[in-house]
Amino acid sequence: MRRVITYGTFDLLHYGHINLLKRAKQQGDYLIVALSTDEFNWNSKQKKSYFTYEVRKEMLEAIRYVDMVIPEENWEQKKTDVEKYDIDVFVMGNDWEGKFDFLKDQCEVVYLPRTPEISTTKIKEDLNDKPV
Ligand code: C2G
Repeated sequence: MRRVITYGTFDLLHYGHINLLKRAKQQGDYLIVALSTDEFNWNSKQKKSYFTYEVRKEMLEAIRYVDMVIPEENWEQKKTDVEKYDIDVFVMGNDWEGKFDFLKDQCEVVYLPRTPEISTTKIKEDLNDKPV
């Protein structure tokens, strides 16, 4: 069984995220999503997610491509995660191109093209601009 892992905040879940998860799953047979905790988002990514970790986890677990959701609590856990979960393929969107090549001695590293035109930031901006 080829085991795949990917990481992210997945807040205000949108079709760009789903498209990434779908293609990540196509890289193997079992997809683990390491979901950024609220603390990690705030302390290390300067992001305040709209939905809590628990809600974001529940939404991801409802997606057919996702087999397991684990917490992402820090930047450093990837090497141990790949080991601990016996990962064959590490997948990220290509906005992270090259950033995780240090994992190549442990597993395949795949950067997938981002889905253009959609982002949580864009959703928030568009909603703010919309006339009520
Ligand atoms: N993504 C995408 N297309 C978009 C938006 C996002 O393919 N239009 C991908 C990103 O490239 C990423 C995943 O969806 O692979 C999750 O995106 P975010 O939740 O924004 O993740 P990020 O904040 O980049 O956190 O340790 C890694 C970090 O946790 C990644």
